[in-house]
Amino acid sequence: MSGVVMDLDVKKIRQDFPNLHVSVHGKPLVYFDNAATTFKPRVVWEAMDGYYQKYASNVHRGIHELSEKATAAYEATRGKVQKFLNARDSKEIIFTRGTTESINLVAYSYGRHFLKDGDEILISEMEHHSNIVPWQMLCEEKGCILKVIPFNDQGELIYEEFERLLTAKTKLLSIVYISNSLGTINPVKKMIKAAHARGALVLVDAAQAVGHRRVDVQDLDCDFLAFSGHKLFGPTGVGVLYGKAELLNKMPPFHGGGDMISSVTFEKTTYAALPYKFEAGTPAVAEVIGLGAAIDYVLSVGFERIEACEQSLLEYGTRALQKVPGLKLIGAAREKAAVLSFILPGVHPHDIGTLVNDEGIAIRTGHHCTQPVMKHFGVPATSRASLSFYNTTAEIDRLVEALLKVREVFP
Ligand code: 7TS
Repeated sequence: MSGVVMDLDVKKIRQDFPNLHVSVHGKPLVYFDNAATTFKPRVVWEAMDGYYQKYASNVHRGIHELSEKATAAYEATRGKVQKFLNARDSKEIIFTRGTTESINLVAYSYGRHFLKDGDEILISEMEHHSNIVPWQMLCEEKGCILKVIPFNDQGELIYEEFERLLTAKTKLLSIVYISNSLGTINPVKKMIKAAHARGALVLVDAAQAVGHRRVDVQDLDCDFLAFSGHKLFGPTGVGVLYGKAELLNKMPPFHGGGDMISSVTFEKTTYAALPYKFEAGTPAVAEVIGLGAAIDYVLSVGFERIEACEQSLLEYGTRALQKVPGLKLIGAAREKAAVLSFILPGVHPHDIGTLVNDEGIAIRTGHHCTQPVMKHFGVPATSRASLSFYNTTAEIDRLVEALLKVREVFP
């Protein structure tokens, strides 16, 4: 255990995450799959447990005591998310099932209503499939054109290409803040400014950002921003779409049903005001409450310390992995989060994943839902160690040892 890193007592922090203390194949687990999902601190499921045991109830219905309590806890999380993102108003926070649903909401509601034949949607070559496929579906239906900003071999967006592709025809830029397969941190603030100057709206996919750095929607001035609770130390099944109120107000609902209406007759239905217009049906009440606890937890650790810790793990890991003969890191952006994607020439990533799993180490192997990134580098898959502030340099050493063993099996 590396102990205190930049004022962060990792040993103490690790006590908050019981899942870090399980054994795999008789060895202490090393969890390096944080980009897929993070572990949850105890306070998260205690909050969910509290709801299920003491005030399980539906929200926004009835005036009985438990429903009022559940509604208050549910809405308290909305307020926490508003502060967390520094949104102007809590009605700009829509609860969804996750990043994927948030992006689809914008594609369906904004895209189908406001975009037309010939309009251009700009994304990048490093998007997760959830920020590619919804736009392709929209383009097919509406005749819009999808344009793609390429990246260089270091995994950095080619800014001049972005400027060239951004034209008066661009109506929407949908861009990932931090790449899940390369770790690249994109200069989204600068890109948003440039897009706005051309009259385009901007959606930021912050799935990999919110758990690692402070995200301020007013400072970024993004029009929409999406993230998932489960990558922010919260539960699965809940996520957020932030949208500027003036945009959300003019967008039609995504799903129809209970809770999103003002009045219903067979002749005409009128819709509820924000944010409820976009929250049809019974929401994931327990998960939303758990997300609130996760946000409190992350803020108590503090992003300054989280960033400092993760950057030192990234530097250590980048150097340590070079000890493995032949290992090639994929993604060497100057602005990079603690994601170490790599290949070992001659060894299939799935073999790497299996062998390091035997050593109790969880890494992800595959295309990471970014097939265009794999295509760029001419590989079918990579192995990926994605780190969080509760990881340690000692765990990185264990990965290096395991990879040296892999090299012995596949010389
Ligand atoms: N965008 C990015 C940048 C992501 O990394 C992911 C999930 C998503 C969107 C989709 O999030 P979801 O919660 O709606 O599924 N990324 C990963 C990953 O890297 N490994 O598993 C899931």
